[in-house]
Amino acid sequence: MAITYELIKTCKQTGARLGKVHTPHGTFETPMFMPVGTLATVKTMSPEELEKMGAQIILSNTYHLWLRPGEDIVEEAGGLHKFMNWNGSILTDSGGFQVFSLSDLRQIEEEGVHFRNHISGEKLFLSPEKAMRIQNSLGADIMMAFDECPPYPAEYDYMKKSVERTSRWAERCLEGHQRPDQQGLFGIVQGGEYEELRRQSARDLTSLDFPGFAIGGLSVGEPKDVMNRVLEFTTPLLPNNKPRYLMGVGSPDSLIDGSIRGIDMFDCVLPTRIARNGTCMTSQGRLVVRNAKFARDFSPIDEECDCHTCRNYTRAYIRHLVKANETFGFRLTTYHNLYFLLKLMRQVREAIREDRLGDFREEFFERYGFNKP
Ligand code: PRF
Ligand code: ZN
Repeated sequence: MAITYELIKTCKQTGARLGKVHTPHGTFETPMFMPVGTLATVKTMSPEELEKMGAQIILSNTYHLWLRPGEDIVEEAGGLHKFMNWNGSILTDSGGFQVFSLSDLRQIEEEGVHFRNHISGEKLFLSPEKAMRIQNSLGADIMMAFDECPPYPAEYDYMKKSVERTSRWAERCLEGHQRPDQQGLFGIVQGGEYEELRRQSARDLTSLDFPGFAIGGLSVGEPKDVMNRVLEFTTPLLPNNKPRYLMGVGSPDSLIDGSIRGIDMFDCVLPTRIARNGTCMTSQGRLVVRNAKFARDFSPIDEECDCHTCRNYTRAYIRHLVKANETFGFRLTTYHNLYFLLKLMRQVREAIREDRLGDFREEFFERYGFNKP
């Protein structure tokens, strides 16, 4: 087994899990946030910087690397770790979600999905077998099953057909996976907001031999309380001795609320994407550093942050760089935002260890401004 999960303890106040996931490229602590490096780079950050800020696992994308440079080139380089010079753990998403969110003219069949390349317009086809071949060539520690992520809201009848197809695709993924000793394959539970379908999906997937499970189909436009409710009835359906990954979720409040509901892993483009348009996450909420009121503000982005950006640079300077479209400005905001979320997860783990994640949540929400009307 390429991937194993070690449960250290559960928080007495909330039920959140403190654990470790062991991979062929080392161990990462959970709950953990995974920075997104879609094209084999976490935009603007070097692997040395990622390591320095405390990243232990990053995510990359099958769909994008298949289109460019092509998985054959990554394989020839010796795999994704060697290609990009990142020695920590890597997870690749299967391409399922990206096909549904990025491509034009998609047509879903039992065999797979026909669609057009979002860059060139070229006709392409992706199937469970093909997603596995590509991910085997990329060589990430954790690969994801090829699933369908229906939009929100979706009709019950459509969702049921989709869940059943995703289960059949999951079996085909397991059969197509060529390197189970070197790479772990996670199944993805779908079913939208429907409890019965989440149950069916979880039952189908947990009957198969996956070393971990993801919850997909959330953070697709549904209200936060819908996501929390779905998590409340879905995580208990997953085995205790395997990691649980909530896909595409990365706002600070959702990382805490997901951890409280038994999630171990998260990923999202949010911190890196908003950084590139000059928005920073801070202990007092979001700060739009482009704002005119920071022109002469010589304090750091976040007084309480001890990251490289906050220890060395001011709001006024970063505002100037970002407004002038200077790359260095985006590097500084990206570093800070990722550091902020990785530190938040360290604090979450510490709070679980001390059975006080509920108290931590209250304090954090109060300061971040979530409790304000
Ligand atoms: N499936 C896959 N990747 C994903 C999702 C999903 O449902 C989501 C949903 N938020 C993000 N990324 N394969
Ligand atoms: Zn900082």
